[in-house]
Amino acid sequence: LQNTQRTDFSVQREKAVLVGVHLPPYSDRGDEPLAELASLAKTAGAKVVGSVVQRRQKIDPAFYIGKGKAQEVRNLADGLDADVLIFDNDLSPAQIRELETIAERKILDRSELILDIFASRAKTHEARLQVELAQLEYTAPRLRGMWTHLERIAGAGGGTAAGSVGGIGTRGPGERQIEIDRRLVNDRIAHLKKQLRQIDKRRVREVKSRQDFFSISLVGYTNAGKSTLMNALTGTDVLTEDKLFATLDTKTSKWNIDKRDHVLLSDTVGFIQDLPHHLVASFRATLEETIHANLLLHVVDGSSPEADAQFAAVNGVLNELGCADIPTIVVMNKADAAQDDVMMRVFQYRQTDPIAISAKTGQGLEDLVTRVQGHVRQNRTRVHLRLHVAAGKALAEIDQHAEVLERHYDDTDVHMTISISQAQLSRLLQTYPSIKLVTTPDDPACSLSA
Ligand SMILES: Nc1nc2c(ncn2[C@@H]2O[C@H](COP(=O)(O)OP(=O)(O)OP(=O)(O)O)[C@@H](O)[C@H]2O)c(=O)[nH]1
Ligand SMILES: [Mg+2]
Repeated sequence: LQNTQRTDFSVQREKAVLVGVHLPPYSDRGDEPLAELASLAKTAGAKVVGSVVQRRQKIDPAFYIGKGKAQEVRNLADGLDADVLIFDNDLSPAQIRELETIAERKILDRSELILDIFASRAKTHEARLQVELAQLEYTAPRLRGMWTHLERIAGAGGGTAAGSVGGIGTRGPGERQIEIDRRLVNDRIAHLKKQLRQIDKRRVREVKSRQDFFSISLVGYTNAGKSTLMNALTGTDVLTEDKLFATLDTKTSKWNIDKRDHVLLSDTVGFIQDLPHHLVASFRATLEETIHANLLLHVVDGSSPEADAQFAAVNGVLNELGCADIPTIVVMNKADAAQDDVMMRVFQYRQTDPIAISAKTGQGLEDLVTRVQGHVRQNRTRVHLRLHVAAGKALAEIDQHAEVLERHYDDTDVHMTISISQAQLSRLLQTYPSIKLVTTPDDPACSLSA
């Protein structure tokens, strides 16, 4: 099932004409209003041969663009020998049907294009399941349109293209086929959801077992440089590419934040303007780390004139995921490529307290680390401990992993107040039963020395 669908919606090597509609207020979307769509189309493997932008007061309910414009686009596509029209917006199933009838070629909307990219890039079993689920959920209501499309192709093969285009009725084998497809699709959706639920259970256990560590997630617009920053900070080797959606799976690494302790840093899938809702829903589980992070590093491509809009789009998705309240450091990346500091000033003006870095050259990384350390320290707990003066090994470990704020001795014991991460504290208490916890983090006595 999946295969036939993906062949049908895939835009591999096809020639594409891009179509966009501008509605009021006509904000300036740069010199190339369809630049991002073009980039998406290229990522999906299509060759962009032309583009059309129409200004309208409101969208046309039947054709999205006006009927006359649709005919014009068709003529352009004929002239350019294009295979597919890609719309910069989401189309309703009915609009797709109408447009297909006029254009007599494949119509894709923005969500389908993004889903197609995710489908071709998903590598792990889980990412594949998630993408397929999102595709089916988005596609199922559009099945009818797809069927007419398939039948037309079949008709064209038989040499009666014109006849078959107009000849599709509301009843007959076509309609029955749709019913069968729908049932198959619904079965498949149920099956995928079940499989994903099982994977999810496993993950919840994994995430829980890591909860003791301070966890940080890299979030941001696609291509902002999250993976490059992950590599620069942790010395891992995550794939980075000048392509949209290079990363689809969350990858978590240890990051030695200072000599005492490490945190967990996660690299995640990039977001984009109008990310299909079904996709966000499907990737919710993969983004579990992000949802439960103690701190977010929101990576912005500071060299992009669209940085501000991209920042807003990412915040929109974070809101949808319920992450709006997680402490966040705004990281303006690609400082080496920024023409001037206009973007920095925009972000300063918005009081996001941005920090300029270049993941590529390393510029600003020290400042970033210092800023992160500040958050990590805030998150450490202060406790009062007591242990025997002769417990050399335990004492050495405390010195290594905790900040000792106060220390005094009596005849047999060392007493100390330390600041330490919850993870290290749990570990030390488990490894060395000789360490006695005099006050717990919840004990008001702890905050006396704060
Ligand atoms: N000039 C410059 N380029 C950078 C910098 N950081 C990343 N890049 C480039 O930007 C492109 C995207 O980088 P990635 O790290 O793959 O971006 P990402 O945010 O992980 O992207 P996705 O995983 O696709 O969402 C690559 O070509 C990087 O080499 C930087 O500081 N300066
Ligand atoms: Mg990446």
